[in-house]
Amino acid sequence: MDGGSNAPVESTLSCARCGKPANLQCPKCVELRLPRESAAFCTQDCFKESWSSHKSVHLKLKLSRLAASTPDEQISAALSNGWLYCLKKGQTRTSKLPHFDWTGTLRPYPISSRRVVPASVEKPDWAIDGTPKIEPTSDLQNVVEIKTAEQIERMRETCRIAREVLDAAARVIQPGVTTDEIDDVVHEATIAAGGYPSPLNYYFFPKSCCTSVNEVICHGIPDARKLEDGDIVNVDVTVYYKGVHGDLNETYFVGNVDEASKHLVQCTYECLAKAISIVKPGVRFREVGEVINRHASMSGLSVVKSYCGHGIGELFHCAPNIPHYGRNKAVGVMKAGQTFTIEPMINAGVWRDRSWPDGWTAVTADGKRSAQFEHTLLVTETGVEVLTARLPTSPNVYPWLNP
Ligand code: 1AY
Ligand code: CO
Ligand code: CO
Repeated sequence: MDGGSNAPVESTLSCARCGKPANLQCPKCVELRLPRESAAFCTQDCFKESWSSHKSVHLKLKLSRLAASTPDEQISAALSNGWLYCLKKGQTRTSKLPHFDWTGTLRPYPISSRRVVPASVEKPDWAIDGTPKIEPTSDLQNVVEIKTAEQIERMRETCRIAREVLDAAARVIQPGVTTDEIDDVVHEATIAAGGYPSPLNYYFFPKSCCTSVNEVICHGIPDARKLEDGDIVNVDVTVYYKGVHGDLNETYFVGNVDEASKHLVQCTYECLAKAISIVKPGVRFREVGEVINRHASMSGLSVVKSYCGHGIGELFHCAPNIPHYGRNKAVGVMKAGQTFTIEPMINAGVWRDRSWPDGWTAVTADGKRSAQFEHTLLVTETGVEVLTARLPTSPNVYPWLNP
């Protein structure tokens, strides 16, 4: 040993799994600049065996750094990977498209600047800083709440507002309208009713609803792209009002669409209707996916697996998790007083999804079209109440609903 030099002496660490001398570091820990001492491993095997428990270190660190940083830093952290959206005033999604193996013909367009919600509107805890605080740590991620009569009455009111907001959006859909203009209608109708558009700033989502065109499965960001004759577009609305959320979506035709798209959209509507028809106390949550999978596969279509129905109420997303695909492992049975969504996403081609570099937009892996419908439901003593049901005033856009 060269005791005379000033070179730093690296202390010998012990393996986080077995305690033997260790000098391997987790690459993710290095990327996150965690100190060497926080976790080292003796062999690749010990690293691999530890991965399922070790990886939570990364998530916790990211969350604590998010909580500690300023809003601007939080935005850039959320939008890392060099892919800049125009969340900051004046910035646009234009400058340069990131490299991506686009699965279909749709591309991202610029996003308008952030919309404002009046101070008088009651807001969920992510409205200011983009980070839900109550939701991810709540017991209601694990147990399915039975709502009180008073909670149910608030859910009815909020879900009715959400339905009216979605109907207002549906009425403006035609070729030439941008998805940003649809978002504007959703935003203004929501705040006019005294509500907050739940998606706005939820995990930094930049707009007030999701708009998903053609091969987009869900979580499309409203932008400057004009709808074209022959497109299909899903509008997903969630309203927060009197302390509870109401969530629904529908897929609309833009001008004249081809027969295959009509078939896809009608079959998806039927998948949701069939799933709702089995809802009553005692039914297993896993049955929902069986019913949907049966109808979709019979029609030559596939069911998305990455996104599920969810519990809803004072939280936007909570237990139960309700897969829409067959042979799923959802736990539990339905009980009167539970509220949740069913929101099947059905694809013309393969079931597999991929995400755009924006971190939100989920597209089909083969670029073929996808459709979705969603309702917020209440399990009653005898069956189900569709809290977001169509109203006599809802626009008449589905030929199969006409006698
Ligand atoms: C969703 C999210 C944002 C959404 N919809 Cl604008 C917008 C619209 N949609 C569905 C169908 N979120 C969901 C679900 Cl089930 N669940 C919330 C979930 C998530 C967020 C974004 C995309 C997919 C799923 N949040 C999971 C993150 C939890 C991370 C976490 C944080 C702290 C502690 C533990 C875990
Ligand atoms: Co969603
Ligand atoms: Co939902």
